[in-house]
Amino acid sequence: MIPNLQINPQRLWDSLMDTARIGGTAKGGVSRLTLTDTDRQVRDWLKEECERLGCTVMVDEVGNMFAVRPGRRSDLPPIAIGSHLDTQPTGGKFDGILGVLGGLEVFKTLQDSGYETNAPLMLVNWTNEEGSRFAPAMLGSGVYAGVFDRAYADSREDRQGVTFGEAIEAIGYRGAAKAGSVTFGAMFELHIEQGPILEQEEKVIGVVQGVQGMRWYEVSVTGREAHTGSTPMSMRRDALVGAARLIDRIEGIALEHAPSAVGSVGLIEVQPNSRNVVPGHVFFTVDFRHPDDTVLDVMERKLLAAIDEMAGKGSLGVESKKVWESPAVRFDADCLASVKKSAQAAGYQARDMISGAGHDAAYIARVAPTAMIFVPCAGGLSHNEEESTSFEECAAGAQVLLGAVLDYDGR
Ligand code: HGY
Ligand code: MN
Ligand code: MN
Ligand code: MN
Repeated sequence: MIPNLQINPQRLWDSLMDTARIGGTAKGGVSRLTLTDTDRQVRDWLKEECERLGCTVMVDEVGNMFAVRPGRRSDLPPIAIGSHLDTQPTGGKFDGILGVLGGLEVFKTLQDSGYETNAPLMLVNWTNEEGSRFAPAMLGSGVYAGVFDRAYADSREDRQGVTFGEAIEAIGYRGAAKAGSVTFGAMFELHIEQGPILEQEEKVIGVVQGVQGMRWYEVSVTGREAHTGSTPMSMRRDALVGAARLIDRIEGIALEHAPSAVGSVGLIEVQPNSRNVVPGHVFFTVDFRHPDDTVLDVMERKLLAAIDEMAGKGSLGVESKKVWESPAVRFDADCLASVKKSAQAAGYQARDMISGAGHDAAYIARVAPTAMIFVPCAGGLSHNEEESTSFEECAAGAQVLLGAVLDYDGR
């Protein structure tokens, strides 16, 4: 039986609105790129909040933050609640932070009621989940799970040439704990769905069974800079036209494997980017995703074939490299059972689903039993300053998170 404790919806909502001001944008979104000063500010805020609750806060060598709330039995591994505080450059108020503040609300609710769990609880902020400033995504949880090592993380550069290692030192979050040394027994992550399914089906809770496969590539197209006025079309080696043809093909590959496949080019840089110079060089990124890794293999082969075909024509140089591959992952049956039971006990309509977006839980599932809880977001819109979800849906998510943790604790 799940203990009948109720989270405080207003306190949760107020914490979301208060923290949305850290990196808040004029359009009502949030820009809190990883390891920038706004990331530092929200990290400092979280650390103070957790210490005020009597938690011990540890930071590991890639900036992952762990706040521990003692339980009755210190010999039991903690139950973790984790997500991320960093955002996209034009992010929303809820992506990532809802999972961290939902966990904080669970801690506050337990504190208010004086309820002591069997196992300790641990609130986690994973570094660089977004992968926007430093690719790949989920870097902090990836180092924790042993997918990457610290040296790899430290070497990652943003588009201005600043390394992850320099950035983490600059904001003072190079922690003392070795990555992976702060252990826990299970992790629950609350997150907005970032897609349209729950809203369309008028369901409040998503019981997330796993995360789809994801692959990122970088492509460079090299032509020759020339005068746009005096260079005949027949003499041009226009890198941007070549890139445009590849980008069109990338969309085509995704459509050939729709509706489950998605393919995007989100970042493109043109050199010299001058209106009267034929572009000599273009750099762009590719993001392919699908629930089935064998389909991603086919999509990858088609991408490389298109690149080889363009390079074979001889007028443009084309190079590509795969920079990230995160295989499809399935979550833990016991954790999922606790989420389901909690949703039922709280009286919410739930549905099983797979996550289209990547999450730290995808990597943590490699080292501990893990499950996720989704709540709807308006129009399924995310990675957009208009991202929104309701007071009631945030409350529902945190309530189900509380119940899942207590159910898992009481197993
Ligand atoms: O890319 C993703 O799915 C996540 O938002 N980092
Ligand atoms: Mn997220
Ligand atoms: Mn995101
Ligand atoms: Mn001139």
